Amino acid sequence: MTTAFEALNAETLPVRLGRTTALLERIGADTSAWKIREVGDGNLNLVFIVEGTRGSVVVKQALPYVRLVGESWPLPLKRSYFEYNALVRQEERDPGMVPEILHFDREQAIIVMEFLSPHIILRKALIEGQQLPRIAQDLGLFVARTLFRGSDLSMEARKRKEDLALFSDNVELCDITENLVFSDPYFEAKLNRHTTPQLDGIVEELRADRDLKVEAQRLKHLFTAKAETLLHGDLHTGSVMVTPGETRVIDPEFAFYGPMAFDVGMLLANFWMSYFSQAGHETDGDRAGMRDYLLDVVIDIWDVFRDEFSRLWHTERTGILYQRALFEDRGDALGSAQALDEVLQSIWTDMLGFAGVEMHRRILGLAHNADFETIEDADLRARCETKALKLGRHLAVNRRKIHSIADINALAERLEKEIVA
Ligand code: SR1
Ligand code: MG
Repeated sequence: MTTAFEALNAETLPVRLGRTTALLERIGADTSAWKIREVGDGNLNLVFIVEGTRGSVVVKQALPYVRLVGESWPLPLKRSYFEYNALVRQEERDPGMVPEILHFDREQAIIVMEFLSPHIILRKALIEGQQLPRIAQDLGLFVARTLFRGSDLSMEARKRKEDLALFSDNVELCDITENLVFSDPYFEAKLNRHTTPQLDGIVEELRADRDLKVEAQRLKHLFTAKAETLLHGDLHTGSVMVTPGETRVIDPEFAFYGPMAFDVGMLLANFWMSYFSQAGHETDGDRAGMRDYLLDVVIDIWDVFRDEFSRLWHTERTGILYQRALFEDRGDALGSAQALDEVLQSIWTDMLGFAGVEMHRRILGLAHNADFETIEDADLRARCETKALKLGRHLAVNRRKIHSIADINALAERLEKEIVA
């Protein structure tokens, strides 16, 4: 029997989930003692923290529309099913890096999961100026392991094709990315906004920039057509929870089969944006050390990603691509190394492009980020955003000519020094 979807609230939650064994076992069966807070501050869903006598859990429920915009923008509940399936696969591919799932209700689009405490959202920590020692290592490994192990480099062909089919139905969430990331920033789309009038000039320039628009569409083409691996699909610093000793990745509802470079590019873009936003958060002291830290994180994430991807290439290449039978098994280790170099080079080039457009869409599109949004002084905010827009343009348009993160970081430092007034 199907039950009609009904959004949870703090009053109905104990009645509706009060017989869910996994939940009762985790937090205690006395539902009258449960303390419930709705804490969702994302763009799409309801999120409750439910605290019982023995512990706490998070209850996440999809809404049939985009929370940020309202009921005028319907969005299917099935995204919860994709999120659940992605979490299961990510746990297999990089154990301990996603929250433990306690219960899933497909009809009601509810996922009950471990309450991560004292973790906070990475974006918030970076805005506060916190230097987390583990994130580069943990996130570099996470992207390498999930991207490699979800692909034809590793998976059994039938299993991978089944997963490709399963996630191919996440059409509406892909549609959000296809519009919001690759197209809307580059014309006067209805829901766009930017810091005005300060950014009007550069926004006009970018929208008239033919090379940039063509490159954004090439990247969109990659996003729609290069079904290489199971992506997280929305891997920004708001999708990571941290303590100094632990890193967890959350919210993979945008998961689908796409280009390997997408998750890496989106992730690095968010660190570069954090870098440029630091000048807007210097009320409690200079952030020069934080800026150096953020540039180091970008270098380290890429290095860890490349090294772990290479290790998996040599030790877990059991899929249908670049079979060992063609290379190592007949003594051609050099051939395997050449192929790996080419695969990594292609990820590198595309990753830079995805990073560039991600930086643009967070400043010109609908979904902005708190790094810039919490800078109250609009002139100061616009200066920070201008630097990110310029770096984003360079990454997107010149991605084939860029050879190292060090070169990009050097440009970021130049922009940081030059755009002061
Ligand atoms: C309408 S949804 C806007 C954004 O929120 C999500 O976190 C994704 O980043 C999406 O692009
Ligand atoms: Mg999200």
